[in-house]
Amino acid sequence: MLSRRSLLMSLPALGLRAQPSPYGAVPSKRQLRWHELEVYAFLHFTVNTFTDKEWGYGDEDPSIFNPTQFDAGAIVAALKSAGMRQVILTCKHHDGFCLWPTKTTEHSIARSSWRKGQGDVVKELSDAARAQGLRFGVYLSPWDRNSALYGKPAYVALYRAQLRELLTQYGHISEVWHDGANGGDGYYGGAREKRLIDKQTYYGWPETWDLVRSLQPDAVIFSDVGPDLRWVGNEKGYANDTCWETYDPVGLDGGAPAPGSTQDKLGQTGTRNGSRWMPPECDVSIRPGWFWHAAENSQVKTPRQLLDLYYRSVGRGGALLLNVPPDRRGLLHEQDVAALKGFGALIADTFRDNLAAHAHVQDSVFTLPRETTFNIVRLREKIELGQRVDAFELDAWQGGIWNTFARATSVGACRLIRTATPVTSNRVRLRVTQSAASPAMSELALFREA
Ligand code: FUL
Repeated sequence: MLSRRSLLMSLPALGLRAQPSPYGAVPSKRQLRWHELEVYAFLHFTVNTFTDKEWGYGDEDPSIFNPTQFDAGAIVAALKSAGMRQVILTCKHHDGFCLWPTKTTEHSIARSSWRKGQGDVVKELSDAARAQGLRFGVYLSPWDRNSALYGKPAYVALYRAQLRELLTQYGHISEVWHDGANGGDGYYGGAREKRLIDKQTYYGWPETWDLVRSLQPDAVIFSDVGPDLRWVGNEKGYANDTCWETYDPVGLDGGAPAPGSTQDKLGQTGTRNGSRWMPPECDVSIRPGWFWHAAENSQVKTPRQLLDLYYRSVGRGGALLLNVPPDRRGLLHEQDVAALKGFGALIADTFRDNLAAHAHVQDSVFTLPRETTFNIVRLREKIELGQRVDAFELDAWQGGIWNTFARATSVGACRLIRTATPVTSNRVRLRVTQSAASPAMSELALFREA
């Protein structure tokens, strides 16, 4: 979606004379690959699609899962039209219904009416994603309102067995998503009661993450506390204007953090000079709910609203995880498909031509071949060397003087500045006004929004 041609800009041109040593926490290889994805999809699909609920209780009859025209290829093609590079499927949501024929429970697609119990949504979607060049990730809800074992140690073994199936039977998995919503009332094999777990200790997260690493070493792991990606602390799809790639989560009570027990707001900002590189993933649904509801067909976000979220997520150093829920046919609704396509076109048209591509660059001053009008500036740090810049300003040469047209803080993997009104100039200058180490920028690009 975004051309990386401009990354070739020489570092000395941006004021960097020798390769400096890394500063602070730096991204791992798998995180660097993840940073390139920028926009990808969530698919929320389960029995809830057929019961019109957001959280199934766990007592749903598996036979109600029966999409009439399920077409994984069509779903992936629609996501691809939005420029998405990965798709994450809710293989099991809180209701416990498994979208693949698991050996770990009978509460699965094998007991559904769909394809007489012979179907496998995980297989069809992972195959379709790969066939169209998208990566595939799995969401497996830790909270399981169907399982009689939930709350006991045996459930943790079952959760890991489910993870093992997903991570060994469906090829390359690029992301594993552990939800923070945990514990409460549910069916639990007929007990119909409230079960609370100790968020710190119950799941034994470090052991589960080790399992993921051993089975899919390239996969990034998401949770409220990482280890690779952090929750941004809201479900509205945006990071804070100042947003650091590093993060040290803090527990709700100010003590040790755990999935489901962190101070959400801190995820929005991250931690300057935090001990770990843990960039924010900004999740949001294209509709009010995470699952498809007929009543929400008229409330699909517009391409311009999605573009706005792009600036506030990708443009603040994170990624946009946009949920697009399949409907009862097993297709994306026409309204959603149109919004995806429109969003993809806006991004492609806006970022196709870097207006600074042919600039003459000297000491952070970009001399453009001619007077140019732009309203977007994209900056990137060379993040392999850590997050170094604390604040910067951008100036345009106008009427014989330098006019400052933007002031901002964090950069990281990507910072998008959208000016209130278009700027016209033939010279643009970047001034880093505060940095923890010598700045190491890898890009300054100019665009005009479509
Ligand atoms: C939350 C869940 O409770 C929602 O149903 C949804 O899956 C969202 C992405 O995460 O914690």
